[in-house]
Amino acid sequence: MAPPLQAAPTSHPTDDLTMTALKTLIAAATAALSLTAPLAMAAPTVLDFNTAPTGYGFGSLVEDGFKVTGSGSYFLSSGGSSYCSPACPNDGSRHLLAQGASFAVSDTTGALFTLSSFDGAEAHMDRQSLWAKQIHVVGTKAGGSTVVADFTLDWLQDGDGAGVDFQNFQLSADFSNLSSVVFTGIGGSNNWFTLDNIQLNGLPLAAAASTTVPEPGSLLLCALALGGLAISRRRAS
Ligand SMILES: [Ca+2]
Ligand SMILES: [Ca+2]
Repeated sequence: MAPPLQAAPTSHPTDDLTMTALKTLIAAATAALSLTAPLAMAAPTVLDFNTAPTGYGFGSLVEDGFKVTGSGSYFLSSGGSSYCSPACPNDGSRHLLAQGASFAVSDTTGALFTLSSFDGAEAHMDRQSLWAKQIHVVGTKAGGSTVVADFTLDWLQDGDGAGVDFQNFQLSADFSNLSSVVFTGIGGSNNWFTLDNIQLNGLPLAAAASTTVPEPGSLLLCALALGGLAISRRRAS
C-alpha cells in the first residue's frame, strides 16, 4: 500500500526570507524617491516687480535677494500707464519699462546665479519708431567673461485689452554662474522695451522638459522584478 500523501507545506522558509528581501527593496526604492523628488521640484526665483514702486528713475530696487539697477532714461510702470498712448504693453501686472536704458540684475550677496527666462515686450505702443527691435542680454561670468543673446520682439500691439503682449524668452545653459546680467533695448530709435518675470536659478524650461526623472512605478517594478528573480532562483535550488 502506498504511504499516505503528506500535505504540502503552505509556505517555505526561503519564501519568507525572499519576501523580507522584497519588502526591503521596495522600502529602499520609496526612500530614494523621497530624496530625489524635492531636488527635481526646486523653485526658481521670479522677479515680478508687482510690489515695486512706480515713478521715474527709481535707481535701484531689491526683490527676493536680487538688486535691479536702472541706468539711462527709464522708469517703472504698471500695465496701461497713461504715459503710453494708447496703451503700454500689458501682462496684467506691474513690470519694468525702459526708454534708451538698461537694467542690471545681480545677487545682493554676490552669489553667482543662473538666468533661465524672462518676459519682454516692445513699447511705446502707438509709435513703432520708438520701439526696440530686440532685447540685448549680456551676462557676466565669475571670471569676467561674458555671454550674449539677442531676443527679437514681435512688434504686435496686443497689449491692452485683447491679450498679453509679452513674449517669454528662454536662455541657454550658457547663462549660468553669472555675477550680473544686463538687459538693453536695441535696434530702434528710442529703444523702448519692457521686462517682467525674470526667472533666476531655475532650469530653463526647455532643459527642464528634457530632464527625465525616474517614475515611482518604474522603480517599484524594478524592485518587484528583482524580488521575483530571487524567488524563482530559490525554488529552483
Ligand atoms: Ca509683474
Ligand atoms: Ca509684442
